[in-house]
Amino acid sequence: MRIHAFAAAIVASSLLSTPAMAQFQKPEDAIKYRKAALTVMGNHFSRIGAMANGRVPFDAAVAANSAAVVESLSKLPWEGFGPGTDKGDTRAKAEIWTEKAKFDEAAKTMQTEVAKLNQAAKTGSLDAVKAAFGGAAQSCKACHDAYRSN
Ligand code: ASC
Repeated sequence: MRIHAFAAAIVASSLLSTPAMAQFQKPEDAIKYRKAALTVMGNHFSRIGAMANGRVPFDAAVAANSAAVVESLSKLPWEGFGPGTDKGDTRAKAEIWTEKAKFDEAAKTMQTEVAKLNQAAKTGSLDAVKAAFGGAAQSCKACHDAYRSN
């Protein structure tokens, strides 16, 4: 009985409180992970942008697929910004770690905006996609302007 309770406590605590860095063997791996997620997200976001801006014909299924990819990926980069990942092959600015609460808030705003974009894309309406695209693009840009060096 005591063993069971102990085992359950270990499982529960590992599920609830595994530090993000434990997912990466070394800081470079975390940097690669976050960049990969942001790169794929940016690619799919751009596909939607090309349609929203009339550079390519609107295809509702393509837009919906990309918006779903973007929403899923928007949840991923953040655990790659753990302690010790400020140095290396990265354009991340020190402010990410010195203004962590503001950075987290900006990340949350982006996730909210791309979730709206995904809902819009699901309707199949170009007008809905156009209406949601601007706010999402602004949320990408705000974070890049503040937290990414050129
Ligand atoms: C993109 C992309 C971004 C955003 C940003 C919006 O297509 O890759 O990071 O749009 O440029 O301003």
